[in-house]
Amino acid sequence: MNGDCELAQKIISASQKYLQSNFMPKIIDKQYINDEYLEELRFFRTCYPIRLLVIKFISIGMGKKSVVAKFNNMSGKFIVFEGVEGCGKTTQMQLCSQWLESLNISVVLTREPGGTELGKDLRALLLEKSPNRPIGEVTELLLYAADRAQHIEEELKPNLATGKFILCDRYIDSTIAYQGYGRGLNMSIINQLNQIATGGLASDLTIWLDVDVEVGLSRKRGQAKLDRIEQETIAFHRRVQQGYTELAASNPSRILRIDGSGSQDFVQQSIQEILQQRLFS
Ligand code: ATM
Repeated sequence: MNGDCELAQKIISASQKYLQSNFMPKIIDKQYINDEYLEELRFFRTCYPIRLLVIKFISIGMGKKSVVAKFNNMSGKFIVFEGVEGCGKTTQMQLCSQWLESLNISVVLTREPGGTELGKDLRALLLEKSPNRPIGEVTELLLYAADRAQHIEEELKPNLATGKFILCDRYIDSTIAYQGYGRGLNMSIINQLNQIATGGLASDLTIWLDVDVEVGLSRKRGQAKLDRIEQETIAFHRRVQQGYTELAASNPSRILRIDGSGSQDFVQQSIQEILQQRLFS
């Protein structure tokens, strides 16, 4: 680990200690912020938004602007969140965005389908179930590809070019999992379409929030009305899950599995640790 990472780790530990023991006066008083003191602090994992504010505060307060500056100088990153229904992507993306923004990183939250104005119309077509308007399987595949092509040109490429961090709810692996494994469409056609739609743009990192299909669906059923794909059979959703399992196994450096069944804070902490290891070190 290089110096900045060690320092960041120490700062995290220090802020964790603060949250547990309300040590604000000590932390404000710089004389207490020395390596020995920081090394001793090994507590942890609650109230992460406050903790992150404290991280920033201490970083600047110590005159160690390099930690924040390091994040600021990074080029754009494309991070995708994947998983079956009810895996917690939306919540975790929001929390992750707050965390990154607390580090002075500009974040764009977006999704597929529906990340552009055209995409919102496509999303409605794809997800609103109407008995008078059936959607064929190949048509469905093409609509997802159309949404993606527009999303990349209008949203992803321009934001990456200006150094933003993009957190995207679903991308090409959803098509492989849902249309490939779920519907059983031809994988080679799916791969070709993904290539056409993306022009080869791949995520820097894809986080797969892995939850049991039944658990995820029961979370969804407790919420609003189910959409057209959520209403698919349990067997369909199990095939989708199998798709994610196989994708993660065959792309270990791009797709990282996180157990999504833990508490919100624990899952978020795991995401932050992975991002720190993979993108900031
Ligand atoms: P969200 O509900 O996670 O926003 O996703 C929209 C739906 O679109 C989701 N299923 N449901 N409900 C998965 C589905 N989907 C595909 O089937 N193929 C794709 O390529 C994408 C991006 C999403």
